[in-house]
Parts: sequence; structure tokens; C-alpha cells
Amino acid sequence: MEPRSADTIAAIATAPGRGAVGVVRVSGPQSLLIAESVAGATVVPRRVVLARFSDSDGAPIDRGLVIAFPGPNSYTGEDVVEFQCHGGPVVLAAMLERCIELGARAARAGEFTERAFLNGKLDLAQAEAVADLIDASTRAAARSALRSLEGDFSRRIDTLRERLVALRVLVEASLDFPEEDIDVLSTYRVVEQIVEQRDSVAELIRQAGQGRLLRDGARVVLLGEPNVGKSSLLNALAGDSIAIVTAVPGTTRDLVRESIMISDVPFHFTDTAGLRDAGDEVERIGMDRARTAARQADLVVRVSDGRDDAALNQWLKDDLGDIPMIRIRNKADLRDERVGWLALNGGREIAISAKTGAGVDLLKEALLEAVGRSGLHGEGVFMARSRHLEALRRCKEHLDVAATLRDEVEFLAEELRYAEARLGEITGSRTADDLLGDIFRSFCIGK
Ligand SMILES: Nc1nc2c(ncn2[C@@H]2O[C@H](COP(=O)(O)OP(=O)(O)OP(=O)(O)O)[C@@H](O)[C@H]2O)c(=O)[nH]1
Ligand SMILES: [Mg+2]
Repeated sequence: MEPRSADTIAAIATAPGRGAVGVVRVSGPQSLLIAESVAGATVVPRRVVLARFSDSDGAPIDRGLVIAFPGPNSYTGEDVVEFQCHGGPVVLAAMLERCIELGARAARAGEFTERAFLNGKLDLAQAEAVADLIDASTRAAARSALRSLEGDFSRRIDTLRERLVALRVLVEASLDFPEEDIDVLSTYRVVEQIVEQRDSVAELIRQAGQGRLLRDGARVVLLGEPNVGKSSLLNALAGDSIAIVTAVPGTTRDLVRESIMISDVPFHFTDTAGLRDAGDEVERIGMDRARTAARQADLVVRVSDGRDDAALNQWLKDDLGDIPMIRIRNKADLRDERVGWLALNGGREIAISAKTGAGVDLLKEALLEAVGRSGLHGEGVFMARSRHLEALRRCKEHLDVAATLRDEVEFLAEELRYAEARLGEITGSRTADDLLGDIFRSFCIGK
């Protein structure tokens, strides 16, 4: 693909501050000329050249390395030059100034990656993965961002799109040739295939949701009757005395939040007021907050001491039915019970003792399991953004509708077209300019 930009951009690509090495990056048609002027030497494509960099008067700025990557085989797809200098702010500022004197202009945030996208070197999901990889705060997050950057996520989206296009072609063919004897929809099992694709999208939503948890962390709310040991459990998980623990039921009123890393995955815990049908005004406000927090949770840890309140159980079922839940039976030490998994009608619970810490590791395992750790180190978790999840959900909705339109073929074709367009927004093959602007503005300069 031909480079598209007429102007040449330059930026300091390394983080601000002092370091052994700092990089100034230049991209655009004048890059190679700028490199030779600054270095006073001939640059050889993809060869490291040691040179003295000097200003317009010939006074030295630094001695360093210059590497030229002629387009299209470069990060942006244009001619790119990287100067590796000593990493001091004065040197780097002087180098940038020199590049600007020679005709470059200062790059905007994210502009290098934006050019890579515009020149077809990366699709939109990959470009976003660049930012996610740089921003990753854990190894697991970095790994899944890298998978997206390498195109795993985009390939899955593209494959889905191709299948939806193929289905739409079939459906439209049946519209264009209604007099043909064969019933295209049944012959090619079109509705069944739509359902299959819908299920693939659902699976992708699940995997992408796990990626989001990796990046943003899982919101976990500790919920249960008063005095069952929710605050003790938070303290045991944190290995620190975060929340007040007393034998008085109704100790916790406000929400108590603590973020804890478990095997590289961030969990944001919220300890809450015990739920009961009593209490003063303060406690009742606390209980309202507890319920609100629980409704917004990714995961609820339902703590009990074995004497479940029936009304609370009913509320959990009615109001939080969609939120994954881990059941904890605390105070195993009081009952002389062994810690571990117990069968419960309709599920399982873990017997633990928050006081002695016995069994807390099992809860940690269960938490990791619940956010899909099994997949975290292997294949299949993508560093998706909420933008991607939203597009996938809308795609799935259109496929849900399409699957019901067996007898209204025009509408069926339309729904397939919408579903495919939603997928296109993820990789950017069909996207509004303002969407692009938002995405690249979140980048830092020099990227
Ligand atoms: N023996 C025993 N006591 C426990 C255990 N966990 C908590 N406790 C005790 O139970 C009492 C209540 O503990 P908290 O952690 O304050 O309970 P809570 O669920 O936060 O209570 P509220 O904030 O009032 O809703 C305290 O006296 C704790 O020491 C346990 O595993 N074993
Ligand atoms: Mg408490």
C-alpha cells in the first residue's frame, strides 16, 4: 500500500524523565532525509549506524544510533527513522527540535499507530491492543493484549464476518430467484447456521469478557447475614486488618473496598453491611448500599455461617440470579468441620474459617476459576474493550432476531447485514471518523 501522509511527524517515543537510552521517532516522506541531515551520514535501511547527531550550526547534540526502516515495511507503513540517544530530557528535546527544523512536525498522541492503521499495517482492534499492552498492569493482561495485537482476536472476528456474508449471499439469492424450485433456506440449513454463528458470537463475548476482567479487574462483593464473618474474610484475603471486626452484629455499615491481586489477576473486593430485617437508620442505609453494590458486581461471594436466612436466599435468587456466585460456609472451626468443598442442594459451597485462615486458598482458587483463569494462560482470552463487547452483544442480538425470521426473508437479510456491520466496527473496516478520533486520542505521544 502506498504511504498516504504528505507530512512527516516526529516525537520522543520513550517515557519522560531520565534513562540510559531515549528514542526519537520520525515517520513520513522526509524521514530519511532528516536522518541523514541530523547524522551527517548515509543511512542504510534496517542497519544500525553509529553517528554524531548535530544541530543546524553543526554543533553536536549527542552521539547515538540511527536506524532507518523504509516503508512499507515499517511500523507505520511509511519511511520511519529511529534515533537512539542518551536518555536525558535536554538531549531528546534538542533532537526533536532539530527534526522539526528539518521539516517534521510534532506528532499528536497516538499518531504513529493511527498511521499504521490508515496504512493497513494494523486493524483497529490491533491498534487498541498496542495501548492495552503498554498499559497492562499484570503479565496476564499483557499476554492477552499481545494475543490481540498479533491478530488472534481480529482473525476470529473476520472469520465470523465472512460466514455472515456467505449466509447473506444465500439469503439474497433466494430473494433474487424466487421462481427456482429449490428452497435455499432449507437446502443450506440457513437458520441452523445462523444459530451456530450466534453461539460462536456468544462464546467470543464470554472470552472477551474475561479479557476485560483481566484488564480492569473483577468486582467482587461479599454479601451475607450480619456477623457471619464477611469483614473477617476480607481481612483474611488481604492479609491485613482492613475492615473492623467485632462480635456485634451490624458492625459494618459503609462499603469497605480493597483491591487484592490473586495470581496476577486484580480483584476489587467490597465488604458490606450484613443483610437483615432490622437495624437503625444508619444500618439500613448500609444495607441499601450493599444491595446496590451487589447488583453491579461481576461476582458475589455469599458468606454464611450455615444458618441461612430464607428471605435473604430468596432475594439473592430473585435479584442476583444472573450474577455468578460463590457460596462460603464460614466458621468451620466452630463446628469442628473440615474445610473444603461441600455438596449443597443445587450447587456447592466451600467450608472455611476466616478466623484461622483455613480454606481461604480454596476461595482464591474458586475466584480465579470464576473469572476463567483456566483460559488466562492458554489460548482464548482476548483483551477486549467495552467497545468490542458492546459491538459483539449487538451483533448477537441481530442474529437472535435473524434466527426467528425464516418466513420474512427480506428482514432476515437485513438483520444479517446489521450483524455483520457490528463486527466490522470492531476491526474498523466500517467505522465513523469520530470513533477513530476517540480511540487514538487515548494514546500517548510517540506511539
Ligand atoms: N470462630 C470463628 N469466628 C469467626 C470466624 N469468622 C468471623 N468470626 C467472628 O465472628 C464475629 C463477626 O465477624 P465479622 O467479620 O465482623 O462479621 P461480619 O459478617 O462482617 O459482620 P457485620 O459487619 O456485622 O455484618 C467476630 O467476632 C469474628 O471474630 C471464623 O471463621 N471462626
Ligand atoms: Mg462486617
